[in-house]
Amino acid sequence: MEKNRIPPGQRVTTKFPVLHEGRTPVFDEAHWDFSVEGEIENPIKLSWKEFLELPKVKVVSDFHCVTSWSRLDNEWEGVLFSEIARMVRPRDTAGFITVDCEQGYTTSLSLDELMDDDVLLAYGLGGKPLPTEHGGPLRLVVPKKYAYKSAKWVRKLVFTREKELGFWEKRGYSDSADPWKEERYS
Ligand SMILES: Nc1nc2c(c(=O)[nH]1)N[C@H]1C(S)=C(S)[C@@H](COP(=O)(O)O)O[C@H]1N2
Ligand SMILES: [Mo]
Repeated sequence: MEKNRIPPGQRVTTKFPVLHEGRTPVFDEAHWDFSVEGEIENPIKLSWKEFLELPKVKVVSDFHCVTSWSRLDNEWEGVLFSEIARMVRPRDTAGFITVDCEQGYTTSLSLDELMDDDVLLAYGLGGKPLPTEHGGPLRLVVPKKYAYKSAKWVRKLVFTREKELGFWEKRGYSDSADPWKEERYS
């Protein structure tokens, strides 16, 4: 095991724990859409089929949950956040993005953080469709942050001027959430 890949206080698991608030939502393709709005020039709303037509990439990355498990070398497939940003054309006033999910879960990040080349909206894992319990059909993956920023069942991105704290971030978890600095609590 390469030690320098494990942030302080974390332990590697080869299992993939399922962790979330509430129930696992059922994917109903006919009623599913993905929208982007707020401080952007070109708001979009895409069907599942349209989302799958966007340019796709594969990104291998590690996943660190704040409860101290880490899972290495996850092979995600999906659309880079930067690709979405290119399509919607953020205004100068856009500093942050609130990620809205099924059942009211939210998180938020700065535009800079999301523009990293390892941040994607993923619909595949390990060469297969992303399992529902792991956020399928579509989840955000932000490897450089604790996994509560990697929101499952994403439906909407809202570009904002000010930061809006997310579900866990309002409940005492760190908003900066850097595993390498052990930023677990605020
Ligand atoms: N919609 C939603 N996304 C979520 C959560 C949640 O409760 N709801 N929990 C987060 C937390 S704390 C973790 S550790 C990861 C777990 O992802 P996994 O179940 O695929 O392992 O999902 C994150 N994304
Ligand atoms: Mo977590």
